[in-house]
Amino acid sequence: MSVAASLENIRIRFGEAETACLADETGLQLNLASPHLSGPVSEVLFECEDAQRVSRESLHLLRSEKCTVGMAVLECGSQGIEAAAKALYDKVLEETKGLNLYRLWNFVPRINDESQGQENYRSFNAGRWSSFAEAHGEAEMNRLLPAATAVGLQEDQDRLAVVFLAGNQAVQYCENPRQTPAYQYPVEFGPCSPSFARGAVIDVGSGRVGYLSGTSSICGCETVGEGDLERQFSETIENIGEALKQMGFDGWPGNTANTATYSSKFRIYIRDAADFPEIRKRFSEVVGDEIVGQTVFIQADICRKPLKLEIEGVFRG
Ligand code: 3EB
Repeated sequence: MSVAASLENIRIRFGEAETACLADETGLQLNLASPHLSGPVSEVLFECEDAQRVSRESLHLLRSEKCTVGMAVLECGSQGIEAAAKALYDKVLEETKGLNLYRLWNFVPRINDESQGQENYRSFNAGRWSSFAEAHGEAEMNRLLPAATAVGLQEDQDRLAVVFLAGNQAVQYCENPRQTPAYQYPVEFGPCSPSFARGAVIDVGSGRVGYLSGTSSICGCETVGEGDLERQFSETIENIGEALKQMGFDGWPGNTANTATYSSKFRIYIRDAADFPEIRKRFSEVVGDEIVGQTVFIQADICRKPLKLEIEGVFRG
């Protein structure tokens, strides 16, 4: 008699009253206090067969032979965001030692506000950077950085939320020739550069999964189209087209010259909810109605103040 393998998953749910981790018999869920604008409210990020659920203080994990995925929500309190990020990443890197980090999502409290004389995003970057540097050494860390997104969280209480995916599958990290690698941004964008790759492609045996990092209107290292939504949108689309090429997923999915032989799922973060109708309309012109209907639109602050939107995606082929 065969026993059905249990399948657990890790999910993210937007538009909740409060940011918090939840665990049940089906897996782990991160509730986020980020306003949901359109598309599925809840999204499965990863599925694990025969996983064990492990909780260590703020960290909640699903662990199997093949993967370690998890999440944490940390109240920053008086320790501040840099220390909170360092502590959280130290735990994540400890738990995923010997595995490849595929993808991270970071939700940073009041990301563009200043605390203790520094923008919260810069403080977050400093903590994240120190953790990677300590774990891998400054010389090695850049080639081990995962795909990532970092956007803001707006709550009464400062909470830093992180979700991570790691495992033993081979991974290829990708950069975008249109953009300076974020880990090489000059010091004017912050004393510690943002530690992430533009994309990560995982070999999953049956095919490939591509994780596109949060992508915005940045060329080289400069913000493009300040105050100009149309320009920012088209620059972001250009960046994604090039990143997809680098990741080996050729051609924009769903458009008229559709050459895509892979599936796509997008999430779009919008700073000002009033821009949602325009962004949705333009995005549907790029990917078509079907993909746009499955796209998750979230209202969130983006890591540079002038940026109006950021787009990420997952591709399977
Ligand atoms: C950028 O390209 C835009 O700090 O983890 C995108 C994706 C951005 C991830 C991060 C930041 C991050 O620099 C911002």
